[in-house]
Amino acid sequence: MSTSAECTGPTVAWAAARRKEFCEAVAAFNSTKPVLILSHHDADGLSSAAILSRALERSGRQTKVRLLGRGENVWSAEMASELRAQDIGGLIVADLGTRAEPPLPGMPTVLLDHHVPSGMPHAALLISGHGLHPTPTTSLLAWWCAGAIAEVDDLLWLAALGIIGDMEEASGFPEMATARGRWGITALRKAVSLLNAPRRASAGDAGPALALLLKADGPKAVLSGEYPETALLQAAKAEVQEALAEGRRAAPHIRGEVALISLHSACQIHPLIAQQWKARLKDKVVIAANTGYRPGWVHFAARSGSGTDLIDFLRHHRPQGADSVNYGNGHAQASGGALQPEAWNCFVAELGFGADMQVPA
Ligand SMILES: [Mn+2]
Repeated sequence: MSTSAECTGPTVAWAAARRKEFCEAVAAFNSTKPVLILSHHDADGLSSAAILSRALERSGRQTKVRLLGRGENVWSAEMASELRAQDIGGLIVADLGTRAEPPLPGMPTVLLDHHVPSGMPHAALLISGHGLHPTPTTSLLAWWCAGAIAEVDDLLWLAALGIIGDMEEASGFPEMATARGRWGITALRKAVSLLNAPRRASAGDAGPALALLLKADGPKAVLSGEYPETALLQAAKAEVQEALAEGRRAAPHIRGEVALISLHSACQIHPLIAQQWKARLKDKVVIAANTGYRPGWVHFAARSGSGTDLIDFLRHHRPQGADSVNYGNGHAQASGGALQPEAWNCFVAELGFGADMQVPA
């Protein structure tokens, strides 16, 4: 296959224009200092970070990757002070959402994302897949862009991991078909499952998953055990499987169009449980809430099989005390958030649930 990114129809011209913008933006970074890549800790974010880091290093740049984990947000005060302390030449923010304000004012910044934007940046380059159909994942955007600065043909499997992880596998991207043919769908899917395990486990450290993606030459190398990180990922997966088995026993409580499932686990099982119930409760907004994930917070995942726009739904039911950073972001059919107990109790009371769904303040 050719070295250029493959796409079809109007996407060809769109991707070519984004590649050019990306190339120009990176050229404006201070090349004497490392590029900092901030990325989400799921399979799409991890693979995006690996593609960007490996391509930038091939082009002669130094890079650093900072994964954002549980309860962390690019636009928080904590992250602002962490970013100010960095000696970097440019910033790339991948798969972490889109807002108007720059995370580090004055720093040349590129945002790669495919979530519903909550603002449009003026001072940063935004490369967003939102609004395209099918919607490219951040990993695919990263691979398209990375092709402008280095040879990345051998890294296409990383883009496929993000496509599978964000459930765009059947969306018809020709890159997915190419990756399936070259690396095998079973190995790719198994790698995604393993890479998503550490961020879901109680320790929540996706560092070993990233380390693997920065050095492996394909999904088989991720799975084989030739690198020590694979055993850590397998242990994380076993812990999550056990927590999931427990979580699957929780019955949904239903009020009107909402099905609520209460969980108490240190593992990030709420999105998986919500996803599972979505398939069974097709006419409901499914909300899986987890009081054990982070002390002092109720984390919840919302999924809808009925076509309800969850961003609208959550905006409409926004309780007092919900902040825009932690509540109601993501995708129309996959959203969620985190609320402190008082705000959570208002939220579920307003949805019609009784005292049994309240949590101690
Ligand atoms: Mn993503």
